[in-house]
Amino acid sequence: MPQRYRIAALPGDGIGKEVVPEGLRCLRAAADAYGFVLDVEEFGFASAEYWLRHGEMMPKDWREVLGGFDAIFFGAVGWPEAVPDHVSLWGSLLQLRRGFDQYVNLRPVRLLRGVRGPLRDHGPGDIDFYVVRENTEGEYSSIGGRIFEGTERETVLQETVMTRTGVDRVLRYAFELAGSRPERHLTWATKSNGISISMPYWDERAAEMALRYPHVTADKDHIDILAAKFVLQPERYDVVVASNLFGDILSDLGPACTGTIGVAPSANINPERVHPSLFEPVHGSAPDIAGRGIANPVGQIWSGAMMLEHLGETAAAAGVLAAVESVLERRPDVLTPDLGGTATTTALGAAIAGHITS
Ligand code: GGG
Repeated sequence: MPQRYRIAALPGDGIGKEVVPEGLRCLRAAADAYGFVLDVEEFGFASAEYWLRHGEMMPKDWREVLGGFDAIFFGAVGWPEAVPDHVSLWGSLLQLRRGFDQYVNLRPVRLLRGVRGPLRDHGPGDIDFYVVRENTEGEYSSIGGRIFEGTERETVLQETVMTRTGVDRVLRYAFELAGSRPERHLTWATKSNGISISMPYWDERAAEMALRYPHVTADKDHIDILAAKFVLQPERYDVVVASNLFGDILSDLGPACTGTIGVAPSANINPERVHPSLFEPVHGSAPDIAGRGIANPVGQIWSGAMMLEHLGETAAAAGVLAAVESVLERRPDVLTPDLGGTATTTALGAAIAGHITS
């Protein structure tokens, strides 16, 4: 009997609705080629449309609805014309990450074959690192408030939360990952010179964790110079671990240095596998290009490959990524505008699906 996996697909908003079908097309091609079955169920919640109908982003029983799936395949969220961005994000993606304790957000940054980076003469293989983003606490906290609203004394406060458990577990994951890679190098992002309570704590925990991984060389960079070095010397990085906000910024900047954020994937992982993990492109819903059929589906397709890897379908995951690189390299006729072409989302997705073989 072939192995079966239950997948919940949540396209969400904007270009999420355009790239998820291409991701699913490639996942189905991989299932056919590698001999497993995907039972995909699609849901319309975590979207502005759902919010407009129900006054909330997700049904109250979303944990029960999604909890039994093997993985969640997510598109993008955000439609500011209809729902303020903080309402849509906090009502959907951030609930999912926290509710399913997906405390690692793993975001590969790689210069793919066939993509021209905007920087210098970097070739494929020159840029190949991971951003490990803390995903359930940090600067993304809803603790705070406004007082004296509408007066001269208007005051707004929002706290950063760092717990020892929360910090240590993401650092441990990042050190383990670095230890499994040939370079065995880890950089932690900080800003402990300016943010004088939480970031020195982050540094202390990272330095202590480093003692447990003597085979990993570890250093730290302040986030400002780290951003500059991403642009100037991206080849020097191997594993970069960062707090929630810094990780979010770095994992847009990293892929931008490899040509386009449209190719960037991510995995929101519950490493203990008590809950389903969630796979989504790094990019958002891109209202500026939504509906035009020109969004790059590679970030979604590569996220699908990460999902297959997580499910244990390692060969299929590699097959999907090989098809992506092969098409990017050999089929300029199906490249989307962000990659210098004029083709559509569907044309690129179909070409990649057609190249997936075992
Ligand atoms: N596919 C990712 C997505 O929809 N991102 C929207 C967004 O604003 N995300 C912020 C975050 O990842 O924290």
